[in-house]
Amino acid sequence: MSPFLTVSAEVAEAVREGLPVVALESTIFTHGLPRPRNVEVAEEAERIVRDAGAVPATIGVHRGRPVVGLTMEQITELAHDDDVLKAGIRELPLGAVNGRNAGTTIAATSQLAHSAGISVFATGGLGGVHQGAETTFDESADLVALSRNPVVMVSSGAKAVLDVHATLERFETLSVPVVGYRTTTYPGFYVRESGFRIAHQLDSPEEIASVFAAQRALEMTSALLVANPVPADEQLDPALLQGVIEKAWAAVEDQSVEGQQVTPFLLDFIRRETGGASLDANVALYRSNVSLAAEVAREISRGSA
Ligand code: PSU
Ligand code: MN
Repeated sequence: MSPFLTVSAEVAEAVREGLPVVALESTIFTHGLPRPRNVEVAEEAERIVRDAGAVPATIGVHRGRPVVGLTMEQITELAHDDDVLKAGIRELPLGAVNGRNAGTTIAATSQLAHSAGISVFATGGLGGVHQGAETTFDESADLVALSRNPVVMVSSGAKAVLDVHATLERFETLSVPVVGYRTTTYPGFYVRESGFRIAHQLDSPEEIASVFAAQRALEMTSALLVANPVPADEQLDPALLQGVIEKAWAAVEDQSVEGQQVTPFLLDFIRRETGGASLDANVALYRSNVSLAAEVAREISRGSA
């Protein structure tokens, strides 16, 4: 075992045996969701994966060391740590000297998942191009990471606060395939529709597994982005959302929020403005993504058996 990366015995064995494994990120519970809901959601995500007959691999940095397959105890420690860091890929090596806990972003999680041999990853919403990026240059490191780590990435689209059109253009530039799950409208994270169309629709875990197998055979390095809209009865009121997002960006400007703080600030602002409704939608879409990811992992495992 490397002193710089721990893979839990359960995950290592499942990967070796070709069993279905689903990677889960930790920034969603260290920075994306408030306490105590954060631990509950992290625990529930693991349970959904297990109930579907797959092995969960929650990924994060525990006391300086990247871990693939955090224990529930480690997850709880990260979720309650007031000084927890947010680790993208470039922060991962710093744990070797700072010994701190950190939630790993989609970028860092996809990289660690791929290193550990995991090919399916579920999250809520992707990072992407921020509003005003033409002057701030603020684009999530998720974009480039998703062009380099071949995993099936199930999400409900890019986070609603982003410039979704620019984000989709970047995915094209980076040759990252984007498919809708039973839809040709790119989802809008908290809501079913972002208003942007995507060219390709897949309708089953089998089809997703086939496209991913083709991608691997063609030696493509990118992820396969599966865009799964939030369940209809659990979406946030679309009429409400636009105004709230505008207010949220105005607050970023007013309070000079910068860098890694921007995304958590926006999500928390929207949660408060919607009286918690955005949080319910976020949890609902995450559950649905975890569940689809587990089905895809089983399909990939069946195909490789
Ligand atoms: N999706 C959620 N909640 C989150 C995030 C995604 O539902 O908190 C996190 C992911 O970890 C993603 C990160 O990688 O936000 C993007 O942050 P930034 O825009 O600073 O790259
Ligand atoms: Mn950023």
